[in-house]
Amino acid sequence: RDIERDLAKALANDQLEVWFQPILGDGGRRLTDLEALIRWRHPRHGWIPPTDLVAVASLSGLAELLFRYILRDVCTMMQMLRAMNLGYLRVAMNMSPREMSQLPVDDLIISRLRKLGLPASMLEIEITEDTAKDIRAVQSKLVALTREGVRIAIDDFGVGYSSMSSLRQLRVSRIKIDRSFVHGIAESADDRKVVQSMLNLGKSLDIEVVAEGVETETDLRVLRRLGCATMQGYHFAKPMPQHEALEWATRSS
Ligand code: G
Ligand code: G
Ligand code: MN
Ligand code: NA
Repeated sequence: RDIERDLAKALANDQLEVWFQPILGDGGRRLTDLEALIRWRHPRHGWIPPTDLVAVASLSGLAELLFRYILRDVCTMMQMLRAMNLGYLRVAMNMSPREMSQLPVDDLIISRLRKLGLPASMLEIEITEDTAKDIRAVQSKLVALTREGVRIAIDDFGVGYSSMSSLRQLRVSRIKIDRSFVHGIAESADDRKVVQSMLNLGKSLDIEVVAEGVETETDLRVLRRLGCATMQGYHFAKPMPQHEALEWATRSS
């Protein structure tokens, strides 16, 4: 279909962009990571939601091409950060369950990092609970990646299903609380309890917990009071094109 052909063209002509959103530690006071987020502005349909983009790519046999494209930009960002003495920052990359199960993501990532001489510990991959649910299908890839030193985060935590044992088995570095829980944190005692229990879970399993979707000063204050150290959201910064994200990182480091 049209959109598939346009995506193939956009990939070939470098028309997709990878943007980056800051993640902050120390109760939102210190930049620690930049999350890579794909952006495609279609000439007629406008901005295409990343999940649609990833779905179109896999339907049209472009999944690996798209993955390589994003990985290339992620690695370029890591190189630039290192060149600017910001090599202690990490870059996070999202991965759909389908990409995880269908593509040789472990080989693609490990060979690229080695070729460029980039430290694996500078990269974090964000998988969803759905991926973690059926770990047998992807376990060998995740083991290969963690053995190399790549970190794993569970994204959108709390909206899907993943077992406690998968969190341990996968040696997850982080869980990212889905923003639907963070959104109501000021008004809803229930949401606060859910967030608190995820923070407790993280503490007992020694897994860092990230609150996503921090949009207001109030969200920030409540999260700090609950003991949440790591945060991300529009309150700090929206996703930005690469050069803006680099400027942001320089200013705040
Ligand atoms: O960036 P935005 O809020 O529009 O992202 C919407 C969804 O698309 C999120 O769930 C995000 O994880 C996903 N997404 C964004 N960029 C990528 C990417 O590069 N690869 C994959 N697989 N998913 C992405
Ligand atoms: O599923 P995932 O967590 O990867 O989704 C990331 C997306 O969430 C980003 O692409 C970004 O557009 C969006 N996002 C990031 N921070 C906020 C926020 O504070 N509020 C809202 N509504 N969306 C956010
Ligand atoms: Mn994410
Ligand atoms: Na998320």
